[in-house]
Amino acid sequence: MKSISLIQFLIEARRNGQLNAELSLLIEVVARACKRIAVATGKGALGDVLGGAGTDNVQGEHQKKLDVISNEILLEANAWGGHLAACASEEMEDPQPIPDAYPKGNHLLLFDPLDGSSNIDINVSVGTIFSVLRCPDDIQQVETHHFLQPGVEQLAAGYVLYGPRTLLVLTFGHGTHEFTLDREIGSFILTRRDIRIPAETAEFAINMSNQRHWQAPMKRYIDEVLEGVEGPRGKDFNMRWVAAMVADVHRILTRGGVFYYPLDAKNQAQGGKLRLLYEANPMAFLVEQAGGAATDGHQRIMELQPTGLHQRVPVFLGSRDEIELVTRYHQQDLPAA
Ligand code: FDP
Repeated sequence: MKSISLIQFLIEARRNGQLNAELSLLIEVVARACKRIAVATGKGALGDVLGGAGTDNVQGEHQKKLDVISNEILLEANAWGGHLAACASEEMEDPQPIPDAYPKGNHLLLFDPLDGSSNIDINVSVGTIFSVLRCPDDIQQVETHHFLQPGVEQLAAGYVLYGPRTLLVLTFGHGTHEFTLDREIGSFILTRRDIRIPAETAEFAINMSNQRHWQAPMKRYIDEVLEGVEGPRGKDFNMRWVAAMVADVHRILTRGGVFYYPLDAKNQAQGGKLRLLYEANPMAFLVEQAGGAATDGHQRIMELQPTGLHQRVPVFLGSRDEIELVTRYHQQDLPAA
């Protein structure tokens, strides 16, 4: 079988009018930066990159050395490319404008440089998540509010999963596609075109240790699922929880399933656990483009109007039938927050 590299794939998409040159180059720059992150994560103790950085990020979470390194790699790679007006990251309180020394483009890039970072030290999969928005025209200086666009405005989104294989999963609104890094030649090669998520599933992902903190609709849904073949659902379910969203979503894009991070008594004050702009929205875009669904329990994630750069939301995504059911339970129980 003739292999298709990421660059060839993007050139073909440009010829088909699916994306423009600037966006295609931006995706290439992000992919190249992620190859460097893959090298850093792969070195582990040999590269002195494990353990804490001794700092906290804007959300008050302890940063790992690799969180900081990955953030710097992405910022540096994107600064000079000429495709961006500004970047925003989980690791930085405010957006970072492109330095005056470099040409500026008309895109905004948001990223979680290393998602699931509690997995780093135990050598389990982690990932980078990114989302691309258009920068409004005639902006002298990019400010936070320019990033506060609903997910339906995303031009592209994707993640890179650093696991046994390094994978890039990408959408620019024409399906969701997977590329595997060929480490010997250093290129991402197309390995799945037009991924589809089955509408039905019997596999769910949730942190069950939070069960006693959940709201009534979540408790009801999981109680019914756990009753298995004897319960109202009439079938046995299986559970998986990698605790790195990228890996859990990748499983769903491979064999179906659902991922839930609901509102609970612990995260209610913050509005949820996962970040809307650089976790929930890009994942929702990828999942919807593969035929799945993504809601906050009440409405489509990609239609939420963001109110803050680091805003958190409840997340329900994956196989469509299951997401419709769990969303219905929430809609019947309570008005949207
Ligand atoms: P992490 O805090 O380790 O970066 O982004 C948040 C996230 O990981 C997700 O990747 C993951 O799905 C979730 O949090 C894990 O949550 P728990 O600690 O509750 O398992």
